[in-house]
Amino acid sequence: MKNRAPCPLKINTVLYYLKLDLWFYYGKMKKDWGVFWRFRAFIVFSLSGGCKNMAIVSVVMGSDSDLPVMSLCLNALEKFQIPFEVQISSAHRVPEETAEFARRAAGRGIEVIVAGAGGAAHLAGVIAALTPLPVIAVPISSSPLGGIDALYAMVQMPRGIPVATVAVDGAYNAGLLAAQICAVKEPALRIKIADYKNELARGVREKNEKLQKSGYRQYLQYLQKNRP
Ligand code: RP5
Repeated sequence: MKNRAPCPLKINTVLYYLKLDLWFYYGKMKKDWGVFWRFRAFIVFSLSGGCKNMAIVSVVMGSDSDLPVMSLCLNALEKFQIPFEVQISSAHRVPEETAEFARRAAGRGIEVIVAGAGGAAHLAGVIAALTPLPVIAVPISSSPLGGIDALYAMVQMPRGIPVATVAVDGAYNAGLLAAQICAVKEPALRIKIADYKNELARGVREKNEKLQKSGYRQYLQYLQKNRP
């Protein structure tokens, strides 16, 4: 993983401006060379890593009360060194800002959006309606219904507007899924994710070996002693 988002400054745009400034400065004005060289420096900066560490995953949540759960998503993204941004927005309380965020996300270089909300959770669905980017939904167990309301709201999307809904409070998996989506075009990140899954498998085999050796009673005692 280069740990770097694709620059939103598209090559066609750059070429267009280069043509324009050549025409403008060489052909017509021949005036302000300071502006000319500053413009050139901006282009070089943009093309040579000016966009380094720009977020490629945007994590949004309906309220700050969702942060303890959603921080698990951020942990997963950090584990794989995925540049991310994190925001609070609400489909109900700030609908205009939420719509604006969704419309602009792709143009800012975001590749995946993770949206967590509880209760009548419309955040992920509204964002998905307004962006071509993949949206992962995290139902949060913040309401008296324990997250089943958010789960249904997020998973039962109408045809044409999909969101990928993880388990109730499954924010870590949402982060992993976002990483896996980013890995489609990043072979180095794919290797890291494969290593992580091998590590999980190794852990299960070790536990099973221990269980076979010690028997279930001793293993149970070990678990009770080492319970976090
Ligand atoms: C939802 O309502 C949020 O996503 C949160 O899970 C829940 C409660 O929000 P607060 O009242 O804590 O702001 O919109």
